[in-house]
Amino acid sequence: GKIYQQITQAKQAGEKRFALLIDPDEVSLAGLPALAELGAQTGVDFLFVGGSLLVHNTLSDCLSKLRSSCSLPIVLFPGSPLQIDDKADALLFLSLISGRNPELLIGQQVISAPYLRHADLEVIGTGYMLIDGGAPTTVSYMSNTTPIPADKPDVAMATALAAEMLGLRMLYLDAGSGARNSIPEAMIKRVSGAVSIPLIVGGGIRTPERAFQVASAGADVVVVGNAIEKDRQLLRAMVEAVHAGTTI
Ligand code: 1GP
Repeated sequence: GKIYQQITQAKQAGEKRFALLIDPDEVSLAGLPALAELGAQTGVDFLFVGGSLLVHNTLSDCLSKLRSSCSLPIVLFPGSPLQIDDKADALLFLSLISGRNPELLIGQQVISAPYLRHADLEVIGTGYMLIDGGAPTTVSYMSNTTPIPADKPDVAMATALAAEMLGLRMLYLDAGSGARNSIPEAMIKRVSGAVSIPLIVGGGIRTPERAFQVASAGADVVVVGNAIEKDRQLLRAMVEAVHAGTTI
C-alpha cells in the first residue's frame, strides 16, 4: 500500500500532489526518457499512464522506457483490462460510478480481478466520476455513459458519498482528456467537503493558475496530460502551482 499511503499522508498534511498523465498514443517512445527526466527534475509526484482507447499497442514499451529513465512512481490509469501491466507500481481499479453502464461499474472488474490477484501491482479501488467538460470526449463516447452535468455539484457530492460508503478508497473527478472546461471549483469544493477519502481531479487543466485553483478547491492530486503534451515548458510551473495549493 505504498502509493495509497503516500497519497493519504499528503492529504492529512494538507499537501497537494501532481500527477503527469502519459497517454501512450500521444507520446513518442523516443521522447519518453527526456519527459521522465524532466518530470523527476520538476517535482512531479506520480506518472499516470493509460488512456480510454489505445490504438498503438505501445503501453508495455512505454512503461519499460519510463521505468528505466526515472524512479517516479508509475500508476496505471486503465481504460480497459487490456491495460494491466505489472511494470507499473500501482493500478487505479476504476468503477465508473457516474454512469449506469454495468460493464464499467462491475463487469470489467470481474474480468480483471483474477489477473490482478497475481500481478505485482498495488490495486487501489477508485470511484471514477465523469463530469461534463463542455464537449464530448473519447471517454464519454467509449464508456457509453452520460457524464454528470458540471452545474450539478449535489449529484457529484451524493455520488462521492455513496462511493465512500461502499468502501472505495479514492475518487477521481474527470472532465476527460482534452476537455474544453475543467471541473468547476464549486463541484470540487462540494465533493471534497463531503468525503474524507483522497480526491483526484483532472481533465482540461491547461494553465498553472487553473491547476492552483483546482488544488485549492480541494483536489488532493491534480492530473495534467494534454497541456504538457503540447508544451513541456509548462511542466515546472504546473507542478509548482499545484504544490502551492492549499485547501481553503
Ligand atoms: C484525463 O484527467 C486526465 O483523464 C487529464 O486530462 O489530458 O485534459 O490534462 P488532460
